[in-house]
Amino acid sequence: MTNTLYDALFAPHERNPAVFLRCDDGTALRYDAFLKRAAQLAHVLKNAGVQPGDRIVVQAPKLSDTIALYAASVQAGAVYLPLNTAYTEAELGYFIEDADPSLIVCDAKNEAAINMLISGRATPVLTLGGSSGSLSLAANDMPDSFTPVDRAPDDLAALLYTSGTTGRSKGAMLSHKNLLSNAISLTNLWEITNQDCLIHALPIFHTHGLFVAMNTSLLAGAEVRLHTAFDVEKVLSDLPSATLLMGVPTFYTRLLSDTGFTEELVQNMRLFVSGSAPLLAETHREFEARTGHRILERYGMTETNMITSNPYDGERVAGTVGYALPGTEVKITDPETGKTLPAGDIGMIEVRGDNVFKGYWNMPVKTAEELRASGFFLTGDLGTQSQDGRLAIVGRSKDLIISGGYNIYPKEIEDVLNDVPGVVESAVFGVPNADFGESVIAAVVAEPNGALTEQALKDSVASKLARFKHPRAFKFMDTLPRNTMGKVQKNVLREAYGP
Ligand code: MLC
Ligand code: AMP
Repeated sequence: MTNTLYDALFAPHERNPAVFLRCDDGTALRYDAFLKRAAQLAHVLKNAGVQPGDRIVVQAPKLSDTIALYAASVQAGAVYLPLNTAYTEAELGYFIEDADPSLIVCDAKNEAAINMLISGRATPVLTLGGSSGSLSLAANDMPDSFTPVDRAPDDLAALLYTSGTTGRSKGAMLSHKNLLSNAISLTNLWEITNQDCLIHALPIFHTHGLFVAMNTSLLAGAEVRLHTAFDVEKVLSDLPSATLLMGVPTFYTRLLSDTGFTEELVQNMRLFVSGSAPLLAETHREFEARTGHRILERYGMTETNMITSNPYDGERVAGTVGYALPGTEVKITDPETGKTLPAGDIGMIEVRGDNVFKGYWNMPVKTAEELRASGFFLTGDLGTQSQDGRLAIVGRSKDLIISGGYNIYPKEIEDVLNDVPGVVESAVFGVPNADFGESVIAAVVAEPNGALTEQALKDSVASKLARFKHPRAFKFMDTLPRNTMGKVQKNVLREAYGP
């Protein structure tokens, strides 16, 4: 009996007495106890009718039981589908419809709303959250061992939705092999061991917090300080006894804006990793000047897991994302012809390797557009490689805004705005923001003599989209700037409305 991910990440800890999770409330959960809890949860999944290959939708708070649920899902052979806790019911409805899960797990406080949302479906809803969650309560009475369901390397372990340029989210199918190969590469490269203690302040519904941070810790047997959210004070208080921090650039700029963040606090720290959005070279330099540490920047995507990393031993160059991970190939191609370009030229970043996903759920056409038959995936990021293979990202060919590490696709917001009565058209774009890297602005053309108000736009967006996607300003214009081909010139808008 084999289960690729379970055997590598979880099984080795069944009798490990070391602390795995230290939670905000002061509780510490040992690895062996965590595995017992995961087994109890796996029994509940099975009793709820979850079959191997079934999807489990999880929109839940960041609790030790939520992480144990991920382990339980792997063990039960299911496909784990985590969702941003900020998503609205409208957004949730789409994911449930598209993924057709056989179980939904949500925060106890959202149970009634979700039951209403899915009325007509037979899918059971279980809850996590404090002592009252129905999933947690049911698990308490279950046996604490569970025989893992057989899963081969190419079987799916997770389905992670990522927005698309068409406005429709796409489910990236990630196999056991995709996740494990990447965890092994990163753990080796960053020299993570059971002597490490990671400050985990990222959300656990994305690749960064769930796979990069959690899978590497599990593989190494490291301790994880589980912060429910990023809070500068809490990070400052854990830094002296931790060794690792993984974060988005906003973590680092916020730490630097706090005078309490000093070199003295980070004496025990071994590594600071940044990713999910560009780290300004200026932040890199300021961080080194303040702490003596050079942040290690790496690059990845939901579809590919991590692709490149600056070296652990070796030059970490600000403004670059380092070299392809072992077993991962990166090339730069001409976006028009697909031909490989020489070192130094700018083009599309393509990637191939065990880390690359198996395609988009139920979207064979989209998959064929972005994943070549040769196995190379078109990232939509533009970059250039030096002669020795060091990669620098210089832009994006996809219309995407990254705010505080969250991806926001303008098309999705434009679709909502264009549906508001009185709107002729809209263009959503990102402008530089000191805290979030980029923030969202909407340019709107209203019908002449219409009664369109900013409030109507805000209300519509609020009812349909997660708060982090909401435009932070609306600019009313007579017409949108267009080029001779009729394409909206977002660069002109960015220049006009940027800081
Ligand atoms: C929160 N808000 C945001 C936001 N996060 N707005 C824009 N962009 C964001 N990222 C809004 C809230 O809606 C709220 O709005 C206000 O900001 C404060 O909310 P908060 O919950 O207190 O936010 P805060 O704790 O400050 O969160 C900021 C953050 C968080 C940067 C810590 O966004 C975060 O943890 N980001 C990490 C995202 C991540 O893990 N990305 C990895 C993707 S994987 P208001 O106005 O109502 O107050 C990937 C692949 C790879 O990309 O390579 O890793
Ligand atoms: P997501 O779709 O949420 O997985 O986000 C992936 C995107 O984040 C990539 O395609 C890049 O555009 C961006 N990204 C991730 N890491 C970095 C980085 N270190 N520097 C610049 N952009 C990054």
